[in-house]
Amino acid sequence: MSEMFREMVEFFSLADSEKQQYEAKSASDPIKCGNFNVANTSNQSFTLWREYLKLYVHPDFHCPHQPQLLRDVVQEYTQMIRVLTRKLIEAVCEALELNQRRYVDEILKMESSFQLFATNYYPRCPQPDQAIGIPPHTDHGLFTFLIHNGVAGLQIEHDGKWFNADSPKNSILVNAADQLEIFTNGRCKSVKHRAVVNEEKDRISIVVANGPSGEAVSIGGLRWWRKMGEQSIVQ
Ligand SMILES: O=C(O)CCC(=O)C(=O)O
Repeated sequence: MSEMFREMVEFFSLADSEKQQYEAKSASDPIKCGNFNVANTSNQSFTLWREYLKLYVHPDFHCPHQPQLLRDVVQEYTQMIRVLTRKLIEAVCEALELNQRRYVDEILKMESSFQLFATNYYPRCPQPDQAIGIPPHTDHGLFTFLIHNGVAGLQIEHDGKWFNADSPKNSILVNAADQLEIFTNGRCKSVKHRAVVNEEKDRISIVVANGPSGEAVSIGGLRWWRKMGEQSIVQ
C-alpha cells in the first residue's frame, strides 16, 4: 500500500503541464484528472477542495506514463481487487441463500467487469467549513474499495446523520454501491458518503469501483431471479 501512496504523491507532484494532457474533457475519458472547482446539485453549491485522477482499468487498462511505476502498482492492486470482488459477490449470494452462485458471476459477466480506479488528494484547507472534498453521493457499481494515507475524512450517512468512518490505516474499507442494491433487490443498501477536509494534514484516498461488465444484460434482478426460482430474494 505504501508503494501505491508513493506513486500517487508523485503523480500529484508532476508539473501542471504534464497533468494538463489528462484534464477532464468528457465524463467518459478513460484517463482524467482535475482540481478545485465548484459542483452544483439541484439545491446546493459546493466548493471542492481536491485534486483527482480517474482511470478506467478494466476490461481495458488505461494509465498515464508518468510516474514510471504508477502503471505497475495500479495494475497489480486492481487485479487483486477484482479477485476480492468476485469472492464478495459469492459471499453475498451465500448470505442471501442463493443457490445460483456460479450463474451470478456469469450473468454479471465478471470476467470482463468494469473497473474504475480513482485517487483523491485533499491538501490541508485553511477554511475546512467553507469547502468539501467530495459532496454526498453513492457509488456506481457493486462494491467500492477505499484506502487512505492515515488521515481521516470519509463520512457515512445513516438515518440522516453523518458519521466519521475512521477505518485504520492499511485497512481496506468496502462500501456497497448502487448496482449491488439493485441486484439484491434492496437487501444491501448503497452507502451514501462524502469526504470532508481539514486544516492540519494532507489526505490521499484511493478508491476502486467495481461493476458488472458493461456488456451484462440488465441486472435488474427480479425477472432473472424469478426465472431461476429464487423466491426468497424476489419477495
Ligand atoms: O476520499 C474519500 O474518503 C471518499 C472518496 C469518494 O467517495 C470517491 O472518490 O467517490
